[in-house]
Amino acid sequence: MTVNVGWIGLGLIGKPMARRLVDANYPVTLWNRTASKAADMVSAGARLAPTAREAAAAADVLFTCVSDPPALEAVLWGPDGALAGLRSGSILIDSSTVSPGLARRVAAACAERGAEFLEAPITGGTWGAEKGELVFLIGGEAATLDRARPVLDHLGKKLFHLGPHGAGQTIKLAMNLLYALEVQALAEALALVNGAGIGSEKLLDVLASSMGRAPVLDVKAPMMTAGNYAPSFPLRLMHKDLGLALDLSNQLGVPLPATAAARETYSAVKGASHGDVDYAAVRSFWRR
Ligand code: NA7
Repeated sequence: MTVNVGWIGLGLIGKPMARRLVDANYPVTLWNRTASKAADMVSAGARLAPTAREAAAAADVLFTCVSDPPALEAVLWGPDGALAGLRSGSILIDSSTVSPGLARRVAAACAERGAEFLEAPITGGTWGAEKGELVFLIGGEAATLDRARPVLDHLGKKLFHLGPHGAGQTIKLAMNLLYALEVQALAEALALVNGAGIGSEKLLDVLASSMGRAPVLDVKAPMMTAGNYAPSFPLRLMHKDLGLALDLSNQLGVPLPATAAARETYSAVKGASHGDVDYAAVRSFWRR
């Protein structure tokens, strides 16, 4: 049976994900706020819908992958938003990183329309999106995941079913705060070493043979030493995720002192940055 896919959000991650489904010959109907970003996808065989509502109306499985909670609210509940077009029996899969509370609100709105919902934030970056090697952190019903699995298998190498709605976003926020702190910790360690007149490569050589080594640092350390911050995962999105983690910590009464401090560093770099930079640019806090 043909599965009609709807896709909303052609950002750094969303676009290569949608492209994989077009290339796998799924009928894909797209909508993006900036329609011009869909031109190459249309050339590759996708159909461009005039509104999010119409993209949803064409879909058995509708994906959303947008920047942040206000963007998700706009594409779902805004004028000609997707929820108004969502078909009974269809599945909405949201791969944006948003709050667990918003994920639960979207689940309730889908249920009112007789549709099912999975939150499915991702890790793996643009590279993982292009290769179909993303890791999905899923919250929702197991039966919905079973229905969606054939499509998700084109996009990811691993699907973690983590619990009910909210669980996937909670784990995603916990993971991203860990990445943000690791990358900031490396930036601080490099600042100390450089401040003592020692080259960065000395610390990185030792790190490579130590327990301090981490895959995220293997990726970000070369960016930091070269000062090349072309965004793979933009700092503005990491800053958003640290804010979401702190909001959740306030709701739960769980203190996150290191995260709160790191958010100040990320805020300072975000404020001083020109254009979109990767979160490895947190290093520039010590280089101004
Ligand atoms: P990007 O590159 O920031 O892409 C953002 C997408 O979200 C892009 O399609 C935007 O449309 C869309 N967007 C942003 N704000 C809005 C509003 N207000 N209304 C409608 N559409 C909007 O993000 P990534 O693809 O790297 O990441 C997506 C998610 O995965 C994000 O939550 C990450 O944290 C993880 P535009 O093209 O700008 O018109």
